[in-house]
Amino acid sequence: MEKRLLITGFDPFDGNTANPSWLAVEKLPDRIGDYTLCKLQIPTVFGKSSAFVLEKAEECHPDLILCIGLAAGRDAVTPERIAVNIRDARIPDNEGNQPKGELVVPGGPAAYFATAPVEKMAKAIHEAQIPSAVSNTAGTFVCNDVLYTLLHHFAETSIRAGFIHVPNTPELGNPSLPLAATVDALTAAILACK
Ligand code: PCA
Repeated sequence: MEKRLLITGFDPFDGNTANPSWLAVEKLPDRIGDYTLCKLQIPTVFGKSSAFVLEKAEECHPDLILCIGLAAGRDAVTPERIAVNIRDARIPDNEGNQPKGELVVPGGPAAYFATAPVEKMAKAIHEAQIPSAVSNTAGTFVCNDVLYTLLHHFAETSIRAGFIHVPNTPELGNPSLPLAATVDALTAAILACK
């Protein structure tokens, strides 16, 4: 069956010149398995990033939303299992916001489980010979913020949402994974979202 996927990557942040999450998303073909892809680069800014995703979702009516982000320091491609209702930033975002211990959604539940099939995605990536593991924390910066907001927004709908953190590329830092491997990992993860 024909399906639509909205997939996002972030702009560079924390003084970096590029963000592998967007570099990888950009390289994906427009169709993968049953999915037609709708791609979007989002800013590393609290609130604005998720607003951009929600706005794009109105336009492309996705069945599935996958947001991709950089997790510098990780050496595997990691689908995120959970998002928490906390903004607690170690560094400022791209507009200088640095919330400490604030809620993402005041009155919202403490956490949501991702509705994308995290175990299946991690297994598929691993089977494609790329290091992968399910992660139990997306942190408390902008990536977690986007995932929490999407899961809250689409909680009572059939639209599934997930987040995948990717390592750096060798050019940008270590540990790292070549960009082509990250692209293959995302492709395997999408194919696993039946
Ligand atoms: N990674 C950051 C925000 C943007 C990105 O690519 C994070 O893990 O929150």
